[in-house]
Amino acid sequence: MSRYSRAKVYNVTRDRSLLDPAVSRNARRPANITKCHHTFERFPDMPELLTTTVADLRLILFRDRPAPLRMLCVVTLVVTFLQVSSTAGDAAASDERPNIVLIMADDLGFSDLGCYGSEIETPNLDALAAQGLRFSQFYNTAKCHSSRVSLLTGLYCDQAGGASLRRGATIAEVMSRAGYSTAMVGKWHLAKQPTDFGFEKYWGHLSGATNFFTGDNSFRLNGESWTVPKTLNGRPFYTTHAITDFAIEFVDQATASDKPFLLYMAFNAPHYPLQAPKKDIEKYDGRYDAGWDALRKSRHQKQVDSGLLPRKWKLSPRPDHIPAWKSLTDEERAWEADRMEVFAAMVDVVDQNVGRLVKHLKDKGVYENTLILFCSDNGACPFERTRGKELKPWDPESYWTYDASWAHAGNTPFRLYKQNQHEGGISSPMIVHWPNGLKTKAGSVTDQPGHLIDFMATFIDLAGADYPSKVGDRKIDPLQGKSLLPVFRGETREPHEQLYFHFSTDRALRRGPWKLVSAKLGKWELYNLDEDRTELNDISKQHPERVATMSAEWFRVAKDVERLGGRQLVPVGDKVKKLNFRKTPEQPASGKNRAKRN
Ligand SMILES: [Ca+2]
Repeated sequence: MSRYSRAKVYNVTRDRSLLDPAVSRNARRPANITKCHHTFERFPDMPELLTTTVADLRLILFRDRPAPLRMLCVVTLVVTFLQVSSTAGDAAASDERPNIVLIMADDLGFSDLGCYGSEIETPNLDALAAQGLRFSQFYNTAKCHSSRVSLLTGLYCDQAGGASLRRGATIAEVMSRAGYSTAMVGKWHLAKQPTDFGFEKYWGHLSGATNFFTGDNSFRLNGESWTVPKTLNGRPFYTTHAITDFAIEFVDQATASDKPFLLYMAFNAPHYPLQAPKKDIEKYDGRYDAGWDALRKSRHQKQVDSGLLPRKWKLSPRPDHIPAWKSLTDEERAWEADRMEVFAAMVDVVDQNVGRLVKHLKDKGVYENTLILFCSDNGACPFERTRGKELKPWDPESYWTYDASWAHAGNTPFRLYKQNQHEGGISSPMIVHWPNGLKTKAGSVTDQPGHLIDFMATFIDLAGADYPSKVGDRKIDPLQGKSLLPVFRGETREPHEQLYFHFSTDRALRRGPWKLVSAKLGKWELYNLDEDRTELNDISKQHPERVATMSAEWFRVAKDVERLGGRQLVPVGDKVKKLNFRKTPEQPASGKNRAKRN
């Protein structure tokens, strides 16, 4: 019997309600029935416990009883035995397993947190990093829905069946079977809803993006439609605040039971539309007047000075599709600075809400044994989709985005963006905080690569859970990810043999320091990330055999593991594609303010 199973049995026997009703209803509860509970507590091992209990109950119930009552007692014993043993199998316990709070931000670039180089004020996340561990090479999948699939299932997106999850088990399904309570708040963006995939509690929106002030019609509370109110808990509705309000409510419900809990908190911020409360935006007034060229330099300097990244990785230059800040007119600069102020405010508000949750975990006395993880689903977003730039960003009718210019700064020091499999698209900040379990030096940085697919394996490791081959009628694919626990213990883990990346016509494969990557079916580029993580020196011409081998391996995984076909498997071209992500925003306002799915 494992340590965790013993813990479960021990706890079950402390719950007198499991025994008392049956015994008292059927056999007029003897005055000294509590003796059996004390016996249970002395014998946390199941076989011993049951043997001793049966003996005790015989002593208590059979002494000087008439025959019919003795028969009743036998029935009572059998019922009690079945109740205890069945409850022991699936009830979970106030054991030593940690609670898990997995937080994912949306479209947050690698450099957008203070502890990753930013000037945006994120004191709560910085404090978690200062007491915890940061990853400098943690990967997502460069896009919203595919990252959610990998985070939930431990599989690559199409391997899991994409948004349908038809070949993947979720962390909620696996952890609830292992005795965790499970809850989710925030953006779902996949098929059906979280309560169909193992989450016992859910509040949030099923859509990929929503109006932060007025929401949309995809909001759900525990499986039921939920109408977005004008105010929530005494203040104007704002999605980032509301996500935390419900997270706190779910933590209260979870800590009322003896089970450890898994809480998945999926902020929609700072995904567009760029909308934030006025006072939070005003805090950043004038902060971006120096422009994106200066911002990238200062962020990179901070990354190097703080020891997050080595100096040998050079800051990627501004690409042709982004104008120099100094080439803009005063009017253009004012508009650009304004929209970055809103983005910064949205990140600031996420941080404030992480602080609220942390305080609540402390108030509940569960902070020390809660593993908190914070990451982002993809790199900063280059899509210009602004409608109505004359409206203020605290007006619910506004719909601003920023474009490739600020996104390039968000992904400092890397190249390219959300959707691309270059480092700018797939590199995520990743903060780990867990006072009771983390053995690394406070504030340290690991350069061991990790990936969203590793969460499932990590949680299985923490919970002593089993990875299923079937969930309902879904046949589950073998797990891709690897546990991060050795890294949390300060060890060097056996690395992934390779990491595979794919979104649409963007592709990559990483093996050790070697990375093969193609954007929009442009030719394969090859980089040695140990020397050149910012992907400035394409060495594919010097290593044709490595390109051929890694390319063949990418297609093998795409075909056999991901089950891609048709257009998804067309060969790459022979030239790097000329990319242009910058467009002029549409004006004036369309009048409609529908949040687009993305
Ligand atoms: Ca996203």
